[in-house]
Amino acid sequence: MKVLVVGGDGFCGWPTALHLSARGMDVALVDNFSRRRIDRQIGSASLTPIVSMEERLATWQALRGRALDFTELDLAQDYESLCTLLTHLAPDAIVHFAEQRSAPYSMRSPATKRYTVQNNLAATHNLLCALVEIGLDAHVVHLGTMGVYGYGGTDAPIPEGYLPVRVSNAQGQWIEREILHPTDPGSVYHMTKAQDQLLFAFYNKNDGLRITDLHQGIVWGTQTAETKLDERLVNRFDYDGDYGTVLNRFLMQAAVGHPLTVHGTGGQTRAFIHIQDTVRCIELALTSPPRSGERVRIMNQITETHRVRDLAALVAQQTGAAVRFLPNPRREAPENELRADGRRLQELGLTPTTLSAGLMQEVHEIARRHAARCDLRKIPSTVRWRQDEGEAPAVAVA
Ligand code: NAD
Ligand code: USQ
Repeated sequence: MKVLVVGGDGFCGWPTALHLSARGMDVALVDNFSRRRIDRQIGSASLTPIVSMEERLATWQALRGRALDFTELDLAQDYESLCTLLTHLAPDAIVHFAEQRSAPYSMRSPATKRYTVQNNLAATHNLLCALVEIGLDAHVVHLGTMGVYGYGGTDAPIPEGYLPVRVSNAQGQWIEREILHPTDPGSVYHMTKAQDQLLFAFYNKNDGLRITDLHQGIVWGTQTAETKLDERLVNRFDYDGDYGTVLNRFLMQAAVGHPLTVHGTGGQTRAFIHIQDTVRCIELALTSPPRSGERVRIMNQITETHRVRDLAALVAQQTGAAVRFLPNPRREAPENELRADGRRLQELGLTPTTLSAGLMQEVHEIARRHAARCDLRKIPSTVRWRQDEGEAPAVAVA
């Protein structure tokens, strides 16, 4: 199978490209390096030292004898080049990771809100529009987010994308229907993912595009079987207040002797998945594509749910780190339940990797090895969700 991975330089995209190549697929990558540029803009960097794309590709070729084709291209801006590339490559499938994915970054300023909307919606729309224009029947696998459903706090289970409802017609008869689950995004970033769903529904209905939308939970961990093979293949590890996600941040904070930064009461419940399972899920989605004419296939890419304060307690217990409860910079429910269905990927063959002391220790060890690269000033999450609430108070550094 020939697969194009767009956003292939990122945290999920790079290990996915390697995993698919290791499975014998013919893999090409696209990226515009915006994530590396944003690092420079916000004065941060991956905790693990990531090498240039040229060196990444050369290392993989030397180790495994498999070439990965790479094109630098902005999906949101370079529409003509995208059409040319797709015509030339004619991939069987496209894995779409190429969006601005940080909720705090998307809420930083009017400029970052506008950038996130313009980038994410134009990237997704350009891809769909290009497939129709050149007449390519490639299966699109998109990385969506559990955040499209919102964290409303009810304990009604979240289905995989579609909600069965009953509506009454003019004669007062009840009719069974299935609709896209209502969206309730909690940031401008999550809002773009909710909008993506409509783009997919439209292009699927109108043009028959075959699309899988994977509503993924928070990814944790950093290494996969392939990125471990050589230091130059290492995956990125975000720890800063904008891009670092909660469990990786806690493990890294423990490694550098910083108190764990729990927002509010830590009663937020979220879904999680390890990066090794992310790459496996993409493979499973690719190898069982929707049939021609099938509606958009939506699967929840999650393996477990946890409350933030429970994760902090677990990391503290394993590492001896202190836990600090901070005013929550975000506007989100302080406490919520989360029950979500994630059976479809397991039915396709996923064996979930759940939180284990060993795996958490591995992330903690990586963070300890690279602790000297950590800029403690970048740890606090300072972006406030509302402008009238001003800057969040700085977190005292231990
Ligand atoms: P990332 O920022 O590390 O990777 C995204 C990559 O896409 C970057 O390399 C960036 O340079 C590239 N990119 C962005 N806009 C582009 C454009 N217009 N043209 C070309 N390339 C572009 O993010 P990630 O953590 O790898 O996330 C990948 C996808 O998975 C995102 O869409 C995100 O919403 C989704 N997701 C991530 C997580 C998580 O916890 N990391 C969880 C759920 C869903
Ligand atoms: N949190 C803390 N302390 C921290 C960091 C975060 O308590 O130091 C809390 C946040 O307030 C939030 C929760 O932990 O309640 C999750 O925050 P996060 O930064 O780990 O994750 P989030 O902003 O939701 O975004 C991440 C990815 C995004 C993806 C999403 C999946 O960056 O791309 O879509 O996870 S989900 O959360 O399921 O929507």
